[in-house]
Order: sequence, then structure tokens, then C-alpha cells
Amino acid sequence: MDEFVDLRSDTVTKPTPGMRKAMFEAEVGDDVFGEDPTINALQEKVARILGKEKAVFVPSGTMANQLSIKAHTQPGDEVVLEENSHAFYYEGGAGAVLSGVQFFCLSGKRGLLESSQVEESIRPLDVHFPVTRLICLENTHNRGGGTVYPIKTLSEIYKLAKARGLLVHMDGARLWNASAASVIKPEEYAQWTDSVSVCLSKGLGAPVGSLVAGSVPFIDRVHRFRKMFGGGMRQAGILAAAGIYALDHHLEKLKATHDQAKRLACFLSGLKGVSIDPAEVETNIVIFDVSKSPKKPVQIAGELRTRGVLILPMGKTSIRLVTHIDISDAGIEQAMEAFGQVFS
Ligand code: TLP
Repeated sequence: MDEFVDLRSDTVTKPTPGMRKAMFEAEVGDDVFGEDPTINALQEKVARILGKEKAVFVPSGTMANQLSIKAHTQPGDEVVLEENSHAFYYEGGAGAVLSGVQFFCLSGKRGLLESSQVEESIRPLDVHFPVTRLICLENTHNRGGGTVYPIKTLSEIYKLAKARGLLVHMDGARLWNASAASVIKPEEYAQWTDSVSVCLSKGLGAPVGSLVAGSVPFIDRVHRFRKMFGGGMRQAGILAAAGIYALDHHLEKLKATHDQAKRLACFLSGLKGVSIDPAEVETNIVIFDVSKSPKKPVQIAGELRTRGVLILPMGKTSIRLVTHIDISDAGIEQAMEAFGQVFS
């Protein structure tokens, strides 16, 4: 087998020669002293793209979410989010440990919440209840299948939040994908948030890095907690250079990865034992159900691996595929051939 077609995640991309050159040539300094010119340039660039006052570079999407929760809340506050959101489902209970917050989980439609649901979750002012403080939304929604929030819903939730004195954080790990799919600029999405986190290491192809953006006082708090959580880095301009390169050269490639996902979904919808509606695939994530297949996801993953295709089982009956900029059209062909054989 030459090389695997790796559809497990868009985190698996490797830095391109152009990106490595930019990293090699990056000017660096000690970022804990605020002296890394490349990090400063990335932070300014991302703040500009998101239409926020300030942004700060952090090691991961998980840290970006958790720092945002920490900086927005006090221990004992309640955070409203969707039950399949990354900040709740995949971050090891960090909100409880690091910020002492309680989560109020709502069930979204393919991960997306409506403002009426959010409204119902807001606690009355009463000594029996925790204080509702923060709403976290994920755009695109990973476990929802790469779903894109309608901008109208975001504006409704934000207006509700402001009317009730609440804050809104957006986990925009894949905000770039939402933007590529909807042709709505990242700053238009970000205007309906108090803070937004974005990732450079998924979809965009950089090896490491996320940013949190928001108001100056908020980012100053995030910056303080970043140091406290051990996320202060030194000559990390090498990493920031990869991020700048990714924003300059890879954003435009995302749409093609969405087309690949749609192609895979259309093909899968014709296979026996697979349930998926290709019309629901909006970005680069394809989640399909195999409960009608005699094979379990783990067995399917094993059979695909022997055919050079890597995928991720998601629970007992679903499988997730994620397309990304390191997958060629020949790779998509190879994957379809392998799926055809496994589900024959
Ligand atoms: N998602 C990863 C896994 O952790 C599941 C993936 O392969 O999709 N927010 C969202 C919406 C994410 O999908 C992820 C990563 C994160 C945050 C966390 O980012 P990192 O891995 O940088 O901590």
C-alpha cells in the first residue's frame, strides 16, 4: 500500500513545502514578553478578519474554548451549549475542572440550536438556581455533520443574549468552512458573538495553533489565563508563520474539499446498508449511519484500512469522514472503490 487516504479528520494535514519555507524564514522573539513579530502579525491579522478588537494565539482549539469559558465566567455559573458540542463532549470535563462552571446541555438539530430553546434554558433570578452567564455555539458543528449556522439564528441568539445580559462564545474551529460554504464573511458571523475561537490546524493545514478574538478587556483576561494554564509560548513565531501562510494560501482551497465531501456522500447514499442524505452535507464532514448494515463501524473501519482508507467510527452505528486539503481527487476515487467493496 503506497499511502493511506486519511479521512479520519482534517487535523491530519501536513505542512506543505511553501508553509515549511515560511516557518523556516519566520522572524521570532519571546512571545511571553510580547516580542514575537510573527505572532503579533498573526494576532492582528485574525482580529482584523474577525472584526474584533484583539486576538491572542493559543496552542489548541480546546485551550481556546476553555480560556474563553474561564474569562467569561465565575465558578458556579451556568454555560448553555449543545449536547454534542466539542466544548462539552470532547474536552475532558475541562469546564468543570478549570472554570468550575456547570453545563446546561440542549439538544440541537444536527447540532444547531434555536433561540427559543436557548431562551427556555435561561434561569430565573432565584437563589435555587445557578446564574446563566454564557452561551457557546459551534460553527460549523462537528458532530452535527459539519453543519453551518444560519446567520439569522446567530443574530437572534445574540440579540436574546444581550437582552438578558448574557455572553456568547462561538467555537469557530471550522468557521473558515462555514464561510467558504455560505459565502458569508467570518466577521459577519463574528459580529453576533462576544468572543470567537478559530483553528489553523484543521482544514487550513497548519501544524498547530488556534486564536481567540474579542474585546480588549476580554482578550487581556484570556492572555492572563493562557499563562496560568501553561499556554505561554516563546519563539512560537515559527508556528504563527504557518498560520499566516495557511490563511493566505489555503482558505481558497476549502470549497473544493466541500465538493469532495458531497461527492463521497452521494456515492455512499447509493450503497446497501448506508443511510445518508447528501443534501445535508454542507461542508467537509460526512457522517453516515450504518445500522442497517450487518457490519459494525469498527469492522468497517478495519476492512477499509486494508484497502488503504482510514475513517473514524462515531459511536455504535455511525461513521465520520472528513475531507481536507491533503486528499486528492484520486484519493476520493480510491475511497469510493473501497466503500463499494466493503458495502457490496
Ligand atoms: N476536533 C477533533 C477531535 O477533537 C474530535 C476532530 O478531529 O474533529 N472545536 C471543534 C469544533 C473541534 O472539532 C475540535 C477538534 C476542537 C474544538 C479542538 O481542537 P484541538 O484539537 O486543537 O484542541
